[in-house]
Amino acid sequence: MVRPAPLPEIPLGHDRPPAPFSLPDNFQLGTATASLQIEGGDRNNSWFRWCERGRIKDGSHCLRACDHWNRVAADIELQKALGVTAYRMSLEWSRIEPREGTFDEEAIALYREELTALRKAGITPMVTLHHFSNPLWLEDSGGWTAASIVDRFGRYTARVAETLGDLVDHWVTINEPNVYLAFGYLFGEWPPGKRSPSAYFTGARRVAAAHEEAYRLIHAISDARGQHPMVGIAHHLRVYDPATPERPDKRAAARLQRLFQDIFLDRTVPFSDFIGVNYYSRDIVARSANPFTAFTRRSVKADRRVNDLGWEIYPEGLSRICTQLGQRYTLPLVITENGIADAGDTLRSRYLYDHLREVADLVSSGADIRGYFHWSLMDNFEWLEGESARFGLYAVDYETQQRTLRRSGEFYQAICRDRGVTRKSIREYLE
Ligand code: IFM
Repeated sequence: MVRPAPLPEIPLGHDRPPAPFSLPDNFQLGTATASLQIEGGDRNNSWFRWCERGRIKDGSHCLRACDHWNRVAADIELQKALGVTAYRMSLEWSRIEPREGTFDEEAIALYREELTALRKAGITPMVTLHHFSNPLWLEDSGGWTAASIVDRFGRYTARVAETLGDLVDHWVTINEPNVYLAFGYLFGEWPPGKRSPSAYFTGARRVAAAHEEAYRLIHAISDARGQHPMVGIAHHLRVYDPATPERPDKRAAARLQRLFQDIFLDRTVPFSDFIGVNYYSRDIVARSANPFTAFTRRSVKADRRVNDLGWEIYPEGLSRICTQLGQRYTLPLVITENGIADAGDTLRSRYLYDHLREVADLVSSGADIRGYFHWSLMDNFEWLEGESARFGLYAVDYETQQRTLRRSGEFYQAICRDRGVTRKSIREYLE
């Protein structure tokens, strides 16, 4: 039997000694969250029902989350303390349109207050319209595979753009459509629990059409006001590397990249003003990988550092992804998410440094990358992992809802203050 040749050694980000770097003055530094993961208190969405059915691994419930719905002002103070210039948040569709065609003015007014307060604090909001959760009426009448989603998403988008759009210059229509459709419609692990390749592909077509409709509507409504917002999608992008340099492994890796990312990029980039990059990790793909399960079963080389969820820490992947995007498309990029599940906070500072340095290097060599949003502002409800995965710059005690800045949060604070990393912060946080 011929032994496959080993992959060429790629140095770990951690092997590169930290050096100072700086970011341009207009580069946005922010954090990101999602409504379902932080707000709590809403019973009218698909994840509420999923939690009620006991589908969350640690038994926690999105009804609690971070109780952000009642703590908006205090959570903006947390961001002010960090010194960020931007914040990516999402709106809960089930609150805004609790029944089909009926809009809740009170919920819209509360989001207006939040956006106004952010702007007043000098924090530019980036608003996501759909981040994995649906109103129950939508979930029960076809969700994202029905043709009606295009008009329904359009109607919701139009109402939001009309009532909140004057406060928003950066929109994400849909967060990680590949993850949403793969887990919800292909593997059945998330609501609505379908296991159907054809639903996945139909959903991918609907997502592209719904995004295009939302893109058109946001621009039409904003243009009429003389406003020119940037509209895009936050794509979940991974590096897929073949397990060996042999052709069958390379083909398997290329197939996953096509199935889980390229089809979404190719169909939506023509109707986008920027590409949002949510980057966390890479997967190693062998020829034996079943393309329909490989996405959820992450495969990592034995000697690699991983986060609490077993995802490889691979900072170079962020540059590889951005460079590839730069070669294929001509749009500006925004790092709409990047972060680590690290309950002990032993890896986050270095993770943050290594990834941001990749971005800074690209920017200084001329790449058009407009900002970096760290996932996440605070620990939050991490879907099937519930409260157990800790992604926050602030630790959350869910019993008391107390937020405590982690050491890595202090490091991000220094980065925001210095607009980069200085020798002093390297000594203080990385040595
Ligand atoms: O928490 C999620 C987020 O909702 C979407 N992107 C990945 C994050 C970490 O898994």
